[in-house]
Amino acid sequence: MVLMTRRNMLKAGGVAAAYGAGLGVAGLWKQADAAMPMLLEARETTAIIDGKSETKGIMTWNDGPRPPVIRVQKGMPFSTKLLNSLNEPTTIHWHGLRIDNAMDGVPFLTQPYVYEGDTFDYSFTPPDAGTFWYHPHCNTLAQMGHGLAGLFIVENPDDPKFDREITLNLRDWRLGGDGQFIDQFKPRSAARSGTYGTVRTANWAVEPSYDVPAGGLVRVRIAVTDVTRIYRLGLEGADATVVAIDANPVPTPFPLDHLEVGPGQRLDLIVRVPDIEGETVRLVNYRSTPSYTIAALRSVGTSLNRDLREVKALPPNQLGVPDIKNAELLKIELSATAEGAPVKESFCGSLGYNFWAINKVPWSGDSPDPHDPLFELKMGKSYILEMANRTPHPHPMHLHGLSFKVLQSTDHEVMPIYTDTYVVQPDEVVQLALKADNPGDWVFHCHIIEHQKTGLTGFFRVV
Ligand SMILES: [Cu+2]
Repeated sequence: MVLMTRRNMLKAGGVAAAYGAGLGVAGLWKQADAAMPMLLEARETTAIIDGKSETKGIMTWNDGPRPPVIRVQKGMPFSTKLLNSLNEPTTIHWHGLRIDNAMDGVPFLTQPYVYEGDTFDYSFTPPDAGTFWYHPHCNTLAQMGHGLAGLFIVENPDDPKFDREITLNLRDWRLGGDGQFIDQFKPRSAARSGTYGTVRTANWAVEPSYDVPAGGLVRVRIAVTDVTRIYRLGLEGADATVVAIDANPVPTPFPLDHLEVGPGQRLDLIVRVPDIEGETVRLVNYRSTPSYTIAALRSVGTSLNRDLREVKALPPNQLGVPDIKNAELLKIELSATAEGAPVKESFCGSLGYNFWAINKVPWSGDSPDPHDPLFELKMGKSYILEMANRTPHPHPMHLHGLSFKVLQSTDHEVMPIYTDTYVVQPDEVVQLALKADNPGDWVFHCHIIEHQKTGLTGFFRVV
């Protein structure tokens, strides 16, 4: 097995060609040869994010300022070597992928952290198709805030083909007027809804526009990788059908109106592009006042005259179906904690405050001696997590390694979908069902990273 580094990959033109066009240049990597691991070199770089000044201290993997969009096929082995060229430890977590616990990328819980100059080999076979993403699980607020968040697409060869596919990685940046990073969080905000960025981007650009075929059906894969912002997404200028949420196809595709999508979540849309060349479709965030355009699609060419009614449900993923009748009820309470004193220094980036707790226990960051698991689950058994949000803020709660089915909520009618992230509203009590079918220690945390890093974290042990 030959490890292709970024540098010798560039030298070995023939081998680079085997990976398909666009490596580095388009920020795209395709799994052409499963026997050859991809290299992911975590490094610092500079780039213009705000459209004006060059921002220093951007973090990425490989050559571009934007991490590569990795594309693999469902059921095909994937392997990569993480090389840490940052000045601090790091890891990679594969968000939403139900893979071996040893590959989950959580320092101390599933692997040692990867020090400066060190490497770590990740290899797994994605069991599910869909839109996923990858990010560090170490000093997360700084590393994700500075750009370490990439899309990971698992293609299903049985999916219908569309006329074009666009990926959108949505995130904000905390930059000052000079384009340089400012403090990633304010304690006062961390104790509330979180600290918002100052520059709002899609694919590392402010309001980018993409040309798409007129009258065509375009698959748009959206991932919210921001550390704070919950979006309410809608389209202006075209109709769209929702085909998947958090990687999993929805059983019955439905028209997009406005949909709330929190940090960590993904949305797959089929957009019917306008017939007339030059017309634009805008992806808008309606949760902000005033609302704003995130990205645009521009119609080009002669109309393909496609019809949104052609869009059928995508083939489903084969997930563990919970046995609701015999499931055990587990209660989870999210609360604010009065314990505001700094916790002991953590190795992997505690923010030094406790503002939040799960079942009264604030997690003290990724520490070498983590707390006991929230719950120990038995392999093969089914559980209903009854999660109550006793705080005045919404929390996108994410579970590693397992998928859960949304059953019911006291707050609103729910879609009975399988997911890995659920945004629980203030005062909401939601029931989530899961089958414990993947052994290991699986982190359960808020994906508003300031909340995660100030207490809103725990883990489930499946044995
Ligand atoms: Cu939260």
